[in-house]
Amino acid sequence: MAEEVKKRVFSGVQPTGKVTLGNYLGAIRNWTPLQEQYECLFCVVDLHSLTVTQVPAELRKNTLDLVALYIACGIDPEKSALFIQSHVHEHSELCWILDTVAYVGELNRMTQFKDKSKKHADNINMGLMNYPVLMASDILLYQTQYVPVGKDQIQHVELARDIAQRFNARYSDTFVVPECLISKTGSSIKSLQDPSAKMSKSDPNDNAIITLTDDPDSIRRKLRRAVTDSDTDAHCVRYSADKPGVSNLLNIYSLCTGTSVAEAERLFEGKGYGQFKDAVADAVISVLQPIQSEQKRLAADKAYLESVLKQGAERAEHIACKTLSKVYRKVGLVPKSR
Ligand code: ATP
Ligand code: LTN
Repeated sequence: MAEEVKKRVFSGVQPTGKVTLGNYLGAIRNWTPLQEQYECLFCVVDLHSLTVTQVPAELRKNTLDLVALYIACGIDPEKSALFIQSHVHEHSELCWILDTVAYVGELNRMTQFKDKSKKHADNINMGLMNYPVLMASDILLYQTQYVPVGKDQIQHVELARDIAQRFNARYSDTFVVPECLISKTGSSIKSLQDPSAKMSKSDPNDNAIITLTDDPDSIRRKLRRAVTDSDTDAHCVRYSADKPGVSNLLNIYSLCTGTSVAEAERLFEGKGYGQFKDAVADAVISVLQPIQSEQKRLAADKAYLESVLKQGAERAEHIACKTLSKVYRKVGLVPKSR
């Protein structure tokens, strides 16, 4: 019997700063179960992170720490290709071709570009604007079917779909048109200080985010300080639009314990915010502690990480190289004789 061809999954996180609980619950954690069903590629997208100013030595460290974190979170390098974006040069090469298919107007409209241009007004570089085309290249290079990401990335995946469809229409069928995989519950974890904004790695306010390297005391302190609500219904632990802070904490509690939000509401009925926040802290700490110790152990084992990355890049390259030659041929570039 012919072996069934598995559909492909691709996703990535930038090695910018410290990975947050939002990145974990919204993205990385949802990747692990996919490994059983799909052919997965998980990438540390270091080229993307150059779109904002980086300290080179920190970028190198963050990149390797993130590789260790992927594994500590359950990415199995034997099942999935785990690699660093810059190790597979086809990403940048496909990006150039797709640049000739993407329109300036559509890149100008991207929410993340507009946000980051405001945040980094002194460095609105071409890479920042081109970021979504590089992301489209990451995805299309592997003929990816599914892209598991948080809600904030839907617009970028839609652009990748548009670019794929436009290229296919212009040059004949070449790319698989990818789809987003959005987790129902963790897709948007909010800032602890401003529950109308997402929890983001690059938030300068350390109290707004829980990072995967925070120690238990910091986690507890940040959760105790988390903004709750000053409505008439104060001190009632309830999930509702007019209680965005409490709702965010309920969501985090539910994701970390496996208890449904409704069950959690019952559990904390008649209890104060203090007690509730401590329970959320306990739940977060018990999820993060085993990941943290495993991440530390792996990050210290440089030889192991190198072997994983070498194997991951080779697997990725094998697919990337096929797609890129197909694309070069379709657009009319003369192949180099071997
Ligand atoms: P930055 O602040 O540097 O832009 P980020 O925290 O937004 O970083 P990314 O590297 O851009 O993180 O995102 C990695 C993945 O995590 C993406 O799939 C993204 O959708 C997801 N993600 C990021 N923040 C959250 C959040 N608060 N809730 C759920 N998912 C999130
Ligand atoms: N832009 C993404 C990171 C990213 C990505 C990708 C995610 C770069 N390339 C390809 C999925 C697929 C973000 O999370 N900010």
